[in-house]
Amino acid sequence: MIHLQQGDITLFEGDAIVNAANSSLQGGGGVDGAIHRAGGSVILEECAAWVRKNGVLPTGKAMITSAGNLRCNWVIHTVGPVWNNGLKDEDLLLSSCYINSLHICREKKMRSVAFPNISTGAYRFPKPDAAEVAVASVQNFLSSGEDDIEVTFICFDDHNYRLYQKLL
Ligand code: AR6
Repeated sequence: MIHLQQGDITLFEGDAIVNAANSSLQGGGGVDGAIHRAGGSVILEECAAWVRKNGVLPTGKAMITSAGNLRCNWVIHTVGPVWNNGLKDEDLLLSSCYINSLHICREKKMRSVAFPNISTGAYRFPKPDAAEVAVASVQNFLSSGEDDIEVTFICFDDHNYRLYQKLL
């Protein structure tokens, strides 16, 4: 089951939201900044503890923290690829962000998760290509498993929203 919404992912009420983080997990701008502002310091503290133990989070991987003051229970942090003219396996790495986040949902037996449009802001991934990768990755994951996970794509900007409307 895949849903589409336009708006602010920090308002999502469900099991988890996904954060388009960077490898340091120290927060930043865009959706990352919005999530940390709304969720409070506990998220940053858990991220820092995780990095002290495991090192930085590589591009395409995902980890999970609690969600502080947010309306969901968990935040899954993943690191999208920086767009480099398609020369650095960006499609594959972006797909891994969605797949690895969904693996965490499966492990935790979650029923609902919301994704932002990873890499399409500061990391400059072309929005049409990113939307195709996102939708195909989620569809493949859901159709290849027995999970009961509802996925919501939450688009912030009009362009992404129109692209997802077409694809879905
Ligand atoms: N809810 C949903 N989507 C949002 C929100 C929001 N509140 N705010 C922005 N977006 P970006 P990236 C959309 O730049 O490209 C950070 O500084 C936005 O319209 O947040 O993966 C990190 O720390 C865009 O479509 O993430 C990293 O350093 C999408 O979120 C770096 O930016 C992603 O834009 C990651 O860059």
